[in-house]
Amino acid sequence: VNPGSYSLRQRTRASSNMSTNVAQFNLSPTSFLKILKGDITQWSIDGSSDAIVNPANERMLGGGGADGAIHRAAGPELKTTCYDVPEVRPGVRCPTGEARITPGFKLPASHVIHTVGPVYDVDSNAPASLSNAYRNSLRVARENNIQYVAFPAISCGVYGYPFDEAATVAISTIKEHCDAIKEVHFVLFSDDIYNVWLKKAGELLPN
Ligand code: AR6
Repeated sequence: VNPGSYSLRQRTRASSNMSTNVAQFNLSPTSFLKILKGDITQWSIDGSSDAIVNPANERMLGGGGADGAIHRAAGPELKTTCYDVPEVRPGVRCPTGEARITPGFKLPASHVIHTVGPVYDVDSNAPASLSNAYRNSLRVARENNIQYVAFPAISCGVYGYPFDEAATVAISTIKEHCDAIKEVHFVLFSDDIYNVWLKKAGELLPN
C-alpha cells in the first residue's frame, strides 16, 4: 500500500490512468487539493479511511445523478442505513447545508458523507447553503478521523448552480475549513466543470 496513492478502480489497467492527470494545489502547509476527472463511485485512497461526498436531497433515500450512481454502486444496504437516519422533520433526514455519514458498503471508499446543496433558483441564500454543505461535510469527516475526502460538484447538476459561482464557493470554503484533512479531491464528471474548477483553483490557491 502506498499511502495517499489514489485509485479509480475502473482505470487501474488503463494506460490513461487518471492519476497522471491529477492537478494538485496547496490548501495549507499540511493539506492538498487534487482535481481530477472521473466517476466518484470508483474513488478511494488505498488503505485509508476515506469518504466520498454524496450530493443528496433532504430525504436522503437516493435519487438521480451522482446520488443514484452512489446508491447503485454501494448496494441496497446504503438505502436501508439511510432510512434509519432520524428525520429532523417529516421527510427530512438531512436539511440543506448539513451532512450525515454512513459506511460505503460495496463502494471502494470506506464511507459516504451525504450532504444537500441548494437548489439554485429556489434558495434565497444559495452561496451560504453551498458553503455550509462543504464545511459540514469536512467537519463530519474530521469528527470521524477521515483524512481523505472526495467531492463532486455539489448542486451543479439537477440543482442548477452555475459552475463558475459554485467553484468559487467550493474552493474558498475548502481552503478555509481543511484543518486535519490531508487531501481533498474533486472528482468531476464532465470536461466543462473540470476546466472551470482547474481555472478557479489556479486563481484562488498557490501550487
Ligand atoms: N461521479 C462524479 N460526478 C458525477 C457523477 C459521478 N458518478 N454523476 C453525476 N456527477 P447531481 P445536485 C456530477 O445532479 O445538482 C439527485 O437526484 C454531475 O455531472 O448529481 O447536487 C439527488 O437525489 C454534476 O456535475 O447533484 C438530488 O435530488 C454533479 O455531479 C439532486 O440530484 C452534481 O450533480 C442533487 O442535485
